[in-house]
Amino acid sequence: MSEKLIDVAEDAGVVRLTINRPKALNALNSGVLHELETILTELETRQGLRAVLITGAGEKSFVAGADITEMREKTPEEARAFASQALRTIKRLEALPVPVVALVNGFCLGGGCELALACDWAVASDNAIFGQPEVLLGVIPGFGGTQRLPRRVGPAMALDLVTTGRKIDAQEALRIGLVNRVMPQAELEGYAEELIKQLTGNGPLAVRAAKQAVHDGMDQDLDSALALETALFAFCFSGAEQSEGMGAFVEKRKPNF
Ligand code: CO8
Repeated sequence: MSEKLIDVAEDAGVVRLTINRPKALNALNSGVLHELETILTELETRQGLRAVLITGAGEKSFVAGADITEMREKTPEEARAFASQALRTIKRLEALPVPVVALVNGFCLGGGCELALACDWAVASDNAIFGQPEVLLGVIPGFGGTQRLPRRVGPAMALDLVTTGRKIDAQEALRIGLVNRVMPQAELEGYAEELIKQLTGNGPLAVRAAKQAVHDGMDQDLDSALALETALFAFCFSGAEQSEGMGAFVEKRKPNF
């Protein structure tokens, strides 16, 4: 049997994916991407899924990029096929109906940064290093970085990062809005637990609707996006969650979703 490259653990609807190639700083090779695809196929139809957390094995790296050794000999056609397939996979991760949280525990470079950009949340340890260093290798980001990075941090900073290839520390990543929180390495897991508790303590349909409104709305003109928000807002009134949430407020108790 081939070695597993992504460890999957689950607890109460929260799935934790750990990319497990620590000797290569968890670089994404075709084996990792293929396993991710298989896992996503299962998660997309999973009942009761509440959140997904993705991280890298070890204490040094989240993901140090796509596997350079594997990419090195590719022809343009092979590079196109590799990137297209990888893009489809990451899009499926992004499109999961529940919050996806990147736990960035170290190097977050190239394809690793692009993976974090496809997540709804990014929580970084204070030793994390971010960057899109592809130009140093004579290529550009091919895993969505030229598109998701400007959407996350604005075009000026995205152009800075993708054209210089410079690396930034966790504090700068926080300042430019690339990540949501920075925590001391030793507190990262504890914080992730708290965050997951917070996300899964809210109404699950409302959380899904909120994610959908932000994601789908971003690609639409303002009027269409606002109409989408209205439709999803109204949809929230069609189930038991809204009456429980509002009832609990009025009755001065905690809601039971
Ligand atoms: N690919 C393959 N192997 C890697 C990678 C990588 N991206 N990064 C690190 N490794 C390996 C090293 O080769 C080394 O292996 P070995 O022990 O066998 O020599 C091991 O991991 C440890 O790395 P270092 O000894 O270099 O560790 P350092 O602490 O000295 O340095 C760095 C850590 C700074 C992270 C350094 O390893 C580095 O610069 N890595 C490359 C980072 C990089 O350029 N990433 C971008 C890659 S290109 C990319 O991601 C394009 C994405 C688009 C593709 C679309 C399809 C997915």
